Amino acid sequence: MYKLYYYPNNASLAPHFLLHHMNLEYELLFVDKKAKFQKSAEYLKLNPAGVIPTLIENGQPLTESPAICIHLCEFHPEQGLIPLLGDPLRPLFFQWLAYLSNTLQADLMFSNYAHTHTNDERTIPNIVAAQSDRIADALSIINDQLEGKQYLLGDQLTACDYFLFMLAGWSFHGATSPLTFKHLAAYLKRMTANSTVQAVCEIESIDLSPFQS
Ligand SMILES: N[C@@H](CCC(=O)N[C@@H](CS)C(=O)NCC(=O)O)C(=O)O
Repeated sequence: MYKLYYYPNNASLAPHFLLHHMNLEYELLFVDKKAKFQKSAEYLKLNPAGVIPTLIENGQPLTESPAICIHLCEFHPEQGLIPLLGDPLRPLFFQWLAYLSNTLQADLMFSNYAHTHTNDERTIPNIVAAQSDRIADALSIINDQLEGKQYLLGDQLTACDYFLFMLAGWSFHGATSPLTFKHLAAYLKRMTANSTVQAVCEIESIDLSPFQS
């Protein structure tokens, strides 16, 4: 039985998709952000950075959303959400998950939480504007990768797709909608038909209609 500390539509969403897709037994533990539970002594013992998500497996906490995704994929390789060792797509899986998490995710976090990245609030609009350009560049690179493909790596759905879907959802807040990009827009619409995306978004009350227009 896994336990996932989560908050709706936070970085816990990709691990949540994976737990659901793999039909694993899991319990969701809501992190009360209003009460700043993520900064409480109790939570900091599990996740010293005080951020969401944390996965608990046999009493052991695991943090960092991409690490949780890789671990779940590797521990349950029969689920097919990661190309197996020796498959030429496997290194590309790592490449894209790294790109998503250390470029697009990082840029989205800078933009969406700009006030935590400056000590002069007058500079917030500059941070948001600069980040918007970087986010649009990343979405454009992802759009190019999706040309002629069903999923990010080709014909096989992988954890990268669930990770990308999470980030694409966050990018609707920015200046450039992900739907501006033809292949990405078609892909996101396709992903909304995925039964795990539908079920988990229902549990987390995430509106799928922006992805479908
Ligand atoms: N690198 C971390 C980032 C996690 C993160 O920043 N989570 C945000 C929500 S999306 C959070 O917990 N924010 C609350 C806070 O910083 O107090 C990961 O990928 O797990």
